[in-house]
Amino acid sequence: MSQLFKLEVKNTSGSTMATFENFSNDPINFVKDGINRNDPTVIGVLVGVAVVIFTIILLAILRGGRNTRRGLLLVGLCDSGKTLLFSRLVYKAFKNTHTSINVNDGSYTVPTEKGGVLNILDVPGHERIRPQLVDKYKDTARAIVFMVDSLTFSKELKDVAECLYNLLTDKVISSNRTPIVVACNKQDITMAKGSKVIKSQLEKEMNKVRVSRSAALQGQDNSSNSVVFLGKKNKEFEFSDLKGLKVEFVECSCKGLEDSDGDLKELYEWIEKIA
Ligand SMILES: Nc1nc2c(ncn2[C@@H]2O[C@H](COP(=O)(O)OP(=O)(O)O)[C@@H](O)[C@H]2O)c(=O)[nH]1
Ligand SMILES: [Mg+2]
Repeated sequence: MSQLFKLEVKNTSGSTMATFENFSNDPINFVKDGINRNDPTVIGVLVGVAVVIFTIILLAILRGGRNTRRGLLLVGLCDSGKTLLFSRLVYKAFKNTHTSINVNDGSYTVPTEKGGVLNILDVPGHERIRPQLVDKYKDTARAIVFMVDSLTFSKELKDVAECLYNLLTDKVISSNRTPIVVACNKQDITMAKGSKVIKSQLEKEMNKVRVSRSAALQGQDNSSNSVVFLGKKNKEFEFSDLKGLKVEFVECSCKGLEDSDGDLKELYEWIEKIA
């Protein structure tokens, strides 16, 4: 019966090189012997095992990198509601006495088992300081909340699109595959634009930004290699075309009518997902 399961591998001269029986009797000596004899089967299996172990270690390191990133960056133009969201998350309050010159830094405990603590970083929206501050914190970001004032959106469309474009084409953000949510804030106000409209208008505007940036780059040597191309070439820009980066849209209000609680449900759900 055991003969049935006997695995024999013969080399070109026909001699038996490895048998399953030998292996099961004394695996260590079997392997040593195989190495001494330069047995291709034994060496092949050893290389295979080494590759599997190496891959597992590499995956563990990559995942570990993501797990050590605990920052949740709040980015967006001035007055979009970043600091109010910061207060809601960190202090569960509406106090908005924080500076808009430095980054406000506080903790938020995600109320799920695997959630843990996120480091909330409210990055001031002023054009002159925002890029350096994003550069400083982007590598610690587990995710980014991109705040949009849905009431003034149409008027600020160009600036909003450029700000988001800069985030999406950033080398560190795209290689870390940092998840981004566009939070369409101030939904408590009747005239506010909904997330579907905001998404489609942003896609059109980002397309224009992409054309003008590409044209500007063509005049410079070597620079095109250092910039991530957004979306698919020869096709109008769409968020769904982004490689690796996941951009989602939610609607929210950091406060409601007469300073009531507002509605952060969709945003909280997204935070629980990325935490
Ligand atoms: N109605 C309404 N007002 C909001 C909302 N979120 C923020 N605001 C107000 O918008 C203004 C700017 O908010 P702030 O948090 O300072 O914006 P930041 O400049 O992005 O930090 C403040 O007067 C807030 O009270 C919201 O969801 N609804
Ligand atoms: Mg602020």
